[in-house]
Amino acid sequence: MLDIQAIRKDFPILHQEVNGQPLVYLDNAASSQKPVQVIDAIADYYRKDNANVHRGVHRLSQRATDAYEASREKVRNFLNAKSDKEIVFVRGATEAINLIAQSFVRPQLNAGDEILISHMEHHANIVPWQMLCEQAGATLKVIPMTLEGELDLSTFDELLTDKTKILAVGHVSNALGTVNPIKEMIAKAHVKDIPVLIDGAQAVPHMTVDLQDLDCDFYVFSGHKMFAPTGIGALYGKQDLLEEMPPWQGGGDMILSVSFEHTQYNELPYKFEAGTPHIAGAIGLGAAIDYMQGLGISNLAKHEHDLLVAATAKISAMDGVRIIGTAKEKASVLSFMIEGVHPHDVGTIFDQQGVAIRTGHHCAQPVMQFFGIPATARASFAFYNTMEEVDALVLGIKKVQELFK
Ligand code: C6P
Repeated sequence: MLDIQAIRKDFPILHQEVNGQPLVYLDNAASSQKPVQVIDAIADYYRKDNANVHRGVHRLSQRATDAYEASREKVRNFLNAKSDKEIVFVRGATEAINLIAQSFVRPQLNAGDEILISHMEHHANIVPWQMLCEQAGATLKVIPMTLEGELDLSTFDELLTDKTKILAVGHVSNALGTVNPIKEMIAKAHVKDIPVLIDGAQAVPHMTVDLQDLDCDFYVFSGHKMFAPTGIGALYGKQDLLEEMPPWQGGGDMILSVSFEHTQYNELPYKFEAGTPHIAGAIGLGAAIDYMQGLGISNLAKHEHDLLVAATAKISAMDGVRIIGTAKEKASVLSFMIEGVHPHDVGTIFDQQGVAIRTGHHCAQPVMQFFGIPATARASFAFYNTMEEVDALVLGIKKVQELFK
């Protein structure tokens, strides 16, 4: 059992009032809050060790390099990847997907080829593929979804064709909370030798991810949604695939030797880390992993599941509220509509009560188009949320309904 009140003490930002009310932070899918352990790790680095990595023989540079590389090992362990060489630090999920689009898929994409995504992807897992298809004359294919917000896999086998160059699909939908059956999807794609990228941005904060078990070819995530700083994330890629790929960006640190005639690229993973990286961010990410593992990821998942189940039961029982996304397997996210009220008004009234939720299309406009709605209000839970905060969510909805009666 987690001691949530003790855990909350680690998150200084949670202890404030907003509009005269105690802050209830339910916008964790957009960005999560950071524990003192992460904040201190970053501050300590800047106070004691700040220097560039992989460059200096001096002590500070060695310490910075050791801390940066120790974080890479933490990410490897966190995802159960085979080797540190398979972990590339990037700015976040968006950058990682663009890297794979340009460096892995683009060189092998021809006119008439296909890229397969799903209807519930975040724009970060749509637009880079669309751009690529335009560049190469390829076609973007889309796995449909059901009214519950689950992937409709009845035509999945036919959508995987000998022209499919990659399957790119979200582990957990940010707009609906659906946990997709990615292990089965990966296995099916692999039967046809189709590589698979999984967008894990909304999964890693909420569940154990075992990449050797999943066997996907690429997995991407952002640190800021898992209690680490913004501007840092990771790309996992199977070593043999990364070895074959050309670098995405050129510059310092990604080379072994440079002359005007020829450049020899660095080994993995540095080949993909051109320029000075976000060293403090990587160290913060390592601290966030330590923090989550210290509490036990299955414990965090269980508590969040309890919050989601309780919130879903209470909100389902209310008149005039519709939950968008009722998949059997969900994590963290509860999207809803209040009859007769635009979600933006819902968000504003919630804010007046100190409750932070996100309203809008959540960078998943095709999901909104599917449901014929402009936007939703979205509450998203982290392990530091409480049952009292679920009640604040319910009260917020009642308040909106009263005001708009
Ligand atoms: N979703 C949300 O409020 P970046 O911006 O690179 O850190 O993450 C992009 C991204 C990719 N995939 C999924 C499934 C996501 O949810 C996100 C970010 C935030 O839902 C901000 S739009």
